[in-house]
Amino acid sequence: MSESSGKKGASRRQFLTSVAAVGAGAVAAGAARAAAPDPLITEVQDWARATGDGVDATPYGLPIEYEGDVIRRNVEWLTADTISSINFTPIHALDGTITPQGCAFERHHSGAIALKKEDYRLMINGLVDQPLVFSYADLERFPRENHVYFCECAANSGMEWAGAQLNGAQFTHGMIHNMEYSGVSLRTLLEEAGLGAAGDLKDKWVYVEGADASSNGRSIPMEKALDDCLIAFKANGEALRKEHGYPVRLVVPGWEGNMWVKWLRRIEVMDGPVESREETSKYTDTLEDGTSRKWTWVMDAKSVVTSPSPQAPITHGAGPLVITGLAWSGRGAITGVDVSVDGGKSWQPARLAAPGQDKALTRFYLDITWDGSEMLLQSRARDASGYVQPTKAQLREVRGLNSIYHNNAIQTWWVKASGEAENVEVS
Ligand SMILES: Nc1nc2c(c(=O)[nH]1)N[C@H]1C(S)=C(S)[C@@H](COP(=O)(O)O)O[C@H]1N2
Ligand SMILES: [Mo]
Repeated sequence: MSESSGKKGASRRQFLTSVAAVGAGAVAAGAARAAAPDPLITEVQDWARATGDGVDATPYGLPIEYEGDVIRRNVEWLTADTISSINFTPIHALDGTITPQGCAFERHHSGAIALKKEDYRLMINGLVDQPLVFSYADLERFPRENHVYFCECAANSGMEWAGAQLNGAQFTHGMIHNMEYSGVSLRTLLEEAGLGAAGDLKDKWVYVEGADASSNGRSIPMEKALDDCLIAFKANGEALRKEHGYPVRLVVPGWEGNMWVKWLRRIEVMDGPVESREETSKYTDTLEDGTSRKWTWVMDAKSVVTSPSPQAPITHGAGPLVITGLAWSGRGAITGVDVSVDGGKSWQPARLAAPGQDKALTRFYLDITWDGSEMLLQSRARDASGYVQPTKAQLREVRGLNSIYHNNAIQTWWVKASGEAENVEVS
């Protein structure tokens, strides 16, 4: 046996011993369970007495009913109605990195529209050699790409600027989803229309808008449009859901969710930005002196512990504890995540489950032996550009208290001895 596998054996034995110790510690329940036979083991159960459902019982499956609380949720007081509104991904209950479409957050300015593939048209006009209109079937004939990217609304964590407010990772950090997109690169379609007429591309922009009543128009610099933007028609292998822009949405990797135009209907090549509502009165960051920063497109590095967290308390008492969470950056891959159990006084490096995910969610784990005492849990992400996620105090020094968008500060959960957790602020 090699030295390293020998060590492994020792730590495995340690783990089992500690589990046994915890079992003995949980006096009454543990003892009762040991004394009486467990009917779940000794008796034939209902599910083994008869046959189960046939293969076609659910032609398109939903999660089993016992997982019925793992759903998107909104915060009623945030918006006047659910038409121009937002809900949140249940990130506290998910693992891995891919967000199932069925529980991926939705943000609509004028509701989710039903648009058939047959009725779908995508126009490219403006400073192009040949204005073009594509049907859905046309789009499917261009070379396709697959990429996993996160989409984060710039307002994610926006309610936390002035202090800890919403009690759960779903609500503080759930305006995010991470999917595998299949589609055609925006560059391919722009080149199909021809960019000769645009002349020098350096100062050119594309204006993108959706087919819904809000149209949600945004200006994108040509450099980004030609870099990694995708005209996507599949997510996680299947058609986009209605609420995510069926049949076609724009994917703008690493940049704020508002630019990911759903039900994409038009792309205009222009010699300047439009300065639309969505990029002037909204999606700018108001600073302490009342002036606003615009063109804050990139989503800076950010992370959050998803479990334990207020909606995912520790229920097993002291002993082995898996601390886990998500980290992401619009500037590239996450290179490291540190976790603190003492409110940022000391940090330990977490394990990245699959490092190197560019502009996509990265899952991190820190496996500890919890002594049962309270913790101030934090996570701090670092990205490939060297940028380190700031504390709330550091962010407020630069941004003041008037902002809504682009809050990427370190989050703190106060985990009590009972295992319950609460949203708090330590800096
Ligand atoms: N056409 C259109 N595109 C849109 C929106 C919209 O209301 N209409 N909302 C935007 C905003 S603000 C965000 S954060 C993302 C949300 O995408 P999702 O609903 O798939 O989560 O879509 C963006 N694209
Ligand atoms: Mo958004």
